[in-house]
Amino acid sequence: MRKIERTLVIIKPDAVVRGLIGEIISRLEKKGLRIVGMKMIHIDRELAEKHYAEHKGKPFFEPLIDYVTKAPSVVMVVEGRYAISVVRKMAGATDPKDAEPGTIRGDYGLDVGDAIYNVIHASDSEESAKREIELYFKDEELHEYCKAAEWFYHSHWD
Ligand code: DGI
Repeated sequence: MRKIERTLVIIKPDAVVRGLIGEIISRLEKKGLRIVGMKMIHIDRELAEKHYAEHKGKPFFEPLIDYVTKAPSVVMVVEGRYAISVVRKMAGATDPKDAEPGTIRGDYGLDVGDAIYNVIHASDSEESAKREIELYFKDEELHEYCKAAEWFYHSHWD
């Protein structure tokens, strides 16, 4: 079955300052996912509060907002077959101490300070993916293209 989905991925400030941008992008590309939008932005407080609105009022809300606004992030829209659940699995558990080795958080995260510094964000459902993509990207910032190997699979699957 080919269910092509788009998901929002953020390489969070801890990963940017640690020089992990390339590692993370590389993992997504090697999996066969397609990056259809990408930019580096310094997320401001207003945007961070919109993104994490569901957590407003929780004890970790302020540290979380401080964390994601502390340095630039790389924000991406990633597309592929079942991209939402696939990227969630690749990201691993929310707290990097619980994330399995082989996942991004499991391999690259551990430290917690005021917040849980967990390297990456990935949308958790179709509804959040739609909302989050609209929050960070305009339609014209998203692209359509074929990856070079697609002829190989699609001649058999379509
Ligand atoms: O989708 P996730 O990033 O895995 O997790 P989420 O959407 O439930 O929460 C968003 C972020 O908020 C998460 O990456 C880290 C932070 N967070 C969530 N639950 C807790 C938390 N931070 C602390 N300190 N304690 C929590 O229980």
